[in-house]
Amino acid sequence: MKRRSFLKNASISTLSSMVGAKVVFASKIPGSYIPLLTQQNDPYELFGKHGDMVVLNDKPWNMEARAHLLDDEVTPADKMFIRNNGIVPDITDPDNWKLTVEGESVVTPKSYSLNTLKNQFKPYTYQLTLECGGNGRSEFNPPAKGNQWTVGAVSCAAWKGLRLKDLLQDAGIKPNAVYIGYYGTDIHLSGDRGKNPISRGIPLAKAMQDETLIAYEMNGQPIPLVHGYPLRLVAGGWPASASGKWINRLVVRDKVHDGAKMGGQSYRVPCEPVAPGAKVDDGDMCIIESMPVKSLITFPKSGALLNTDVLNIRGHAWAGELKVSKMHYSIDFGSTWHRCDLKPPKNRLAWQRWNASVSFPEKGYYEVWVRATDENDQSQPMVLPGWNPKGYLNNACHRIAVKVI
Ligand SMILES: Nc1nc2c(c(=O)[nH]1)N[C@H]1C(S)=C(S)[C@@H](COP(=O)(O)O)O[C@H]1N2
Ligand SMILES: [Mo]
Repeated sequence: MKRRSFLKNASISTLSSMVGAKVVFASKIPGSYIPLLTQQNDPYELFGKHGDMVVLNDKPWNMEARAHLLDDEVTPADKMFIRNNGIVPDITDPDNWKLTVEGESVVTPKSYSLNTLKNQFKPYTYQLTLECGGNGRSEFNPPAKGNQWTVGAVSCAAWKGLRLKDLLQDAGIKPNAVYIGYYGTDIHLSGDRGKNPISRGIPLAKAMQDETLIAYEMNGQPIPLVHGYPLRLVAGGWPASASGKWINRLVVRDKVHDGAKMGGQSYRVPCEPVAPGAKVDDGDMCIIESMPVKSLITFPKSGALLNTDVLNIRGHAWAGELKVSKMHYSIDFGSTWHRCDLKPPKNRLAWQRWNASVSFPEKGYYEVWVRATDENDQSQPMVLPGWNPKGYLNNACHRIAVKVI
């Protein structure tokens, strides 16, 4: 709702029904004033999120799941983390939404209506893991600024749309094309319409993968507003910042895209390991591409009291572009590890279900740690991996506490 026009758009009777009572001095409301009760500042209601989700920031809105909320095979909308760099846009006229493909490496710039994208290109549906590059940031020391994500900035929903490669083929790209950049309609926190909160992208090779989608549906529904309605780029297995929400423009570039948050310290890590707290020059930072191997215990919830000495545990594991090949758990603080049962992914770039039956030798306090290994034999570290200035890529083993009583 635009501030200027609150009472132009909402009549006094609409206002009364919004606040659920007669607004006694409605005629005295100044033109620029938004009545408090209509500001809808409850993020749970505003975005339809589960009550156990955690708000990390309200300007912009950022919310994360907790591990036990991510137990579903396919992440439902109400348990999906929210990461915004700017202000969620108002989408008032989706029927006239256009996606323009332009840039120096496109043959002829071309605009597509939503209708054309939905009806003139073959649709594909894939379950795709999207993890924020900063997931796990809260554990780094010295600490890194930014949302203090714990473990819940990851999701694996089913996305439906056309393949980016089909769109690029239709638009026609020049042989010198190397990168695709996105622009969305969200608003910079300063309110300056000339600035983009974020404009990142992916190299051409990632853009040409079968699973890289221009999505218009999530879990069989139009994409929820906060997750990118009506159109979103989805590049599974890469930091989710590559998956632009509310996109209305793609640029085909002859060099690495240089939009907002592509350079400097954003979504980049030191190309070579550095000591914790080190100052790293921008020139020594590399763009994060495929995300590292990682896993979560989604059942039971940490802190569970068990009146049984055998417990079935389960969760998900993922490894960016790679498959997870092995999954282990430990109940003795990482001294010995035991195999878990691991399922194949629903499709490439989807997380994988794992489960195990754990026997506890006696009553008492335990921690269950889990460790995934990818097909290149890289395992999760038991403790924090390489420190980096912005606290990206923490893929340390997930741990839960349980008591057998
Ligand atoms: N237009 C736009 N796209 C965006 C963002 C944003 O702020 N604006 N945030 C990015 C980041 S950093 C992440 S982690 C994911 C979060 O997606 P989600 O909110 O749907 O979970 O969206 C990405 N795409
Ligand atoms: Mo992110």
